[in-house]
Amino acid sequence: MKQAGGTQDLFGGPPQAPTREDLAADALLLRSFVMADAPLQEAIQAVLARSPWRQMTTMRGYTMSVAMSNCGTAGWISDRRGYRYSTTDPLTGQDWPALPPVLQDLAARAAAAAGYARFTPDACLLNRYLPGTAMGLHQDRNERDLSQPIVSVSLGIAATFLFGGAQRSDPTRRVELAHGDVVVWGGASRLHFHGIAKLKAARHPFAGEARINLTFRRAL
Ligand code: MD6
Ligand code: FE
Repeated sequence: MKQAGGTQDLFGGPPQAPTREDLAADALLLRSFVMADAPLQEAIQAVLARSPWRQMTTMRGYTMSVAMSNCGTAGWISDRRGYRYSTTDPLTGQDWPALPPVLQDLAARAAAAAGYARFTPDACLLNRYLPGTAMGLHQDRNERDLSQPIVSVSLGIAATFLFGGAQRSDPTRRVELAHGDVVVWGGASRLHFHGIAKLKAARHPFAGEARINLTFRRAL
């Protein structure tokens, strides 16, 4: 990821200082919020060892281009019966892996930075985007308590986040999300339509040619 005016491209460090930016009402972008990659890589690999990446099916029978997994008490799933949370992984028949403490801590610190003092997620959805994959405009509305925020962590190669309004037909804003950026989203824009534009090919040390997004929610 190019860092305008920074020394990172020339010398390979130091990391960018974190910054905050309002994306929309009650949607806060914390750029460069992630501090250390290795503990996150290890936690993600441990989750995937038990609940591997898989491409889910939509109600209409289409295969989603984004591969997914989950950790925590509840996992987000999609199949011919629709979208919902499930406490078991349909692929393995087992519980989802527990939420690793390092991920729990990252989510809680980001939520606190956005003013949510006691965010205790019970679900973490992992999304893997490869070049050419995208996520269509959607609303996140399967969670029981819509007063709870969503904490969304972007890792690996960059993507363009599409951020719309309350109606699908509302205009969308495009926001570049880079490795280490975190969005904390709740309140007034909690049900706004959003998606990810088709990923461009790139490489990043975190996950090679992929973008990994973690979204933490209070689902149940
Ligand atoms: C993604 N994110 O960034 C997809 N949803 O890969 C989402 O769909 C999302 O980032 C709700 C809140 C924050 C998000
Ligand atoms: Fe979403």
